Formats: sequence, structure tokens, C-alpha cells
Amino acid sequence: MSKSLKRVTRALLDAGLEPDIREMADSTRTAAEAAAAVGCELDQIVKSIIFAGTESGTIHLFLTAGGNQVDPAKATQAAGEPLRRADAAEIRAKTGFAIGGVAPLGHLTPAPAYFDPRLSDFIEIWAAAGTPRHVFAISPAKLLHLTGAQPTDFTS
Ligand code: 5CA
Repeated sequence: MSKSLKRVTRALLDAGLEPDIREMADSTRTAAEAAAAVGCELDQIVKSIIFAGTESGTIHLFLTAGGNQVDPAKATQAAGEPLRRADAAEIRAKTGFAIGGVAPLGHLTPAPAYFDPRLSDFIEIWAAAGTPRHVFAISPAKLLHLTGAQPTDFTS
């Protein structure tokens, strides 16, 4: 098992959950691919989008419904500091995950997190489990609780 997948499994176990992690035959690198692999609505896929403070370098995590886009101005407002998109190397260094497999939890460095309210329209949502072929199912309320994310309107 990859270290990234192990970290996500551990984070879910530590939270007292029974991890429902699925290895898919096909790529789940993008939200569209993940939705097709799971057979769910696009908005049931949790994208873990990483921004960084332009001055502070602090990582901010935007848990975004698959069909929604992060609005940079609204994201800056939510974070309380000017933001830029994080690059691939920075994402890997701070989260421990490669793009396409960034999970919403189990990060090397815990980050302030924001939760797209659209995700709460579903009983079950699916997020990357640390690799571009693993996803896990969770309820929006549990994910909100585990990530300590703030429900905020940050999408366009
Ligand atoms: N496994 C899927 C569904 S859970 C997944 O990880 N989707 S994702 O949306 O969270 O991850 C892909 C996101 O990574 C893209 O939406 C984009 O915001 C970001 N991304 C893709 N390429 C780059 C890049 N070169 N630099 C920075 N961010 C990137």
C-alpha cells in the first residue's frame, strides 16, 4: 500500500470510522473521471483544491464539489489573505499527496479548510484517498467534522 493511501486510511481509522476506500480499475485523477468510476453525480466528488497565501505561503484547502470552480476573489475573502494557486511541488511538499490524489485529510501539514455547501446536498460524497486510483465515501457532515472545514461560499 502506498504511503499516501496509508496516511488516509490511518486518518479515517483514528477518527473512529471504518474506511470505505475503493481501488478503481480506471483513473480517478480528475473529478469527471472519479464520478464516472464511482457512478455518481459530478458534484458528489470532493475536489481538494490547494491555494497558498501570496505573502505567508500558508496552504489553504478548498473542498469543492466536482462541478464547481473556486472563485479566487471569494477564496481570498474566506482565507483572509491574498491567495494564489499552489504549484505541484508545493502541493506535494505540504500535503504529501501528488495532484490527482490529494485527499481532504491526512495531510503532512494540516491546513485551514473551507467547505463548499453544495457538498451537503448529498447523503454520501467521494474524495481522493491519496492516489489517482483510490477514492473513499463519507458523509458530508463527517468530512466537515474531520477536516474542521468552514462551510463558506467560495465558488463561482
Ligand atoms: N482525484 C480527483 C477527484 S477526488 C482529484 O484529485 N481532483 S482534484 O480536482 O482535487 O485535483 C485536480 C486539481 O488539481 C485540479 O482541479 C487543479 O485545481 C489542480 N491541478 C492540476 N494540475 C495542476 C498543476 N500543474 N498545478 C497546480 N494545480 C494543479
